[in-house]
Amino acid sequence: MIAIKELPKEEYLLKGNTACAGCGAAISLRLLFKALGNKVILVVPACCTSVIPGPFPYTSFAVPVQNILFEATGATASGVVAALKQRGIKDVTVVGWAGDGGTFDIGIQSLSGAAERGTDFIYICYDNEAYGNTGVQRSGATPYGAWTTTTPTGKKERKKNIALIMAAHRIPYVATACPSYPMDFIRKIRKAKEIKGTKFIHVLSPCPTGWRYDSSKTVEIGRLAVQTGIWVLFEIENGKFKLNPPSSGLIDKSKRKPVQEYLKLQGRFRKLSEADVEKIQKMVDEDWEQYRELTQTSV
Ligand SMILES: Cc1ncc(C[n+]2csc(CCOP(=O)(O)OP(=O)(O)O)c2C)c(N)n1
Ligand SMILES: [Mg+2]
Repeated sequence: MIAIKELPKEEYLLKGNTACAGCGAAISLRLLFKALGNKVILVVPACCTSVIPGPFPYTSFAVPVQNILFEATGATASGVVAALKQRGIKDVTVVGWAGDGGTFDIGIQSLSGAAERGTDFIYICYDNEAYGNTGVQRSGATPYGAWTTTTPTGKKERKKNIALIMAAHRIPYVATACPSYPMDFIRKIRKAKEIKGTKFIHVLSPCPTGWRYDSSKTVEIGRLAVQTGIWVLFEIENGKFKLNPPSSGLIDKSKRKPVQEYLKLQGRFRKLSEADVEKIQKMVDEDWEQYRELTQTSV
């Protein structure tokens, strides 16, 4: 167990950054640096995080960052890993830090290639369930029923399970996290750092701007995502699936809050009918059936 008071005091996402108030990605970045310190090279494709540092020549990141093409995180990170190896540098962790659009959609080919080659890096997908930076368009991570500017009547398709797609690459470590559970988040990043090969962490990153809720509610929304079972905290280590607390206590449906408690706080779900809410509840319950089975088998 890591105690909060043992975490480093240093901040490497500095004041004056241009993240929206209540940005889940900014909280997640702060936690990333609490976990790893500044011996990190971030590889960031086009996304909100490439805007958060502010305009050149200023930056709010006190670590080296490579801002790269939308589709190229896996490929660029592979290059950085190779360059560090060539130079004999062993104490720097390469972190690909990409949005859901840059991961689920356009970046999946270079990520898949890097994973298949076993590139030694941590890939973190911070998932705000839309193309936030360009004005909230749908992505492959937008959930069923959610409003975006390109799904004005609610998205009709379901979200991909990207963590299981990555687990199918047989990489040594896959995990999910959420900044509302900071110590679980930090533990997973630190564990990933110690494992050789490709590590993939999928982070739910609540977004007040795109999800249409008050910016003071980010942590609460993340907690409700977990407590309702819409977001599930788990790890897959060498193919072995394990639920983490508090998700590990939610296999029994009666322990989970109704999904409506999560949905009703967000303007993006405002137009859902009762039938839609029921449909979403059913989808979540079906997903849990799969997670229950996974706890008994291996991926
Ligand atoms: C090839 C290409 N197409 C489109 C764009 C425009 N673009 C920049 S960021 C972005 C959306 C990023 O969405 P996501 O990866 O989810 O990150 P977020 O902005 O939500 O943090 C798009 C479409 C681009 N930079 N390059
Ligand atoms: Mg996004």
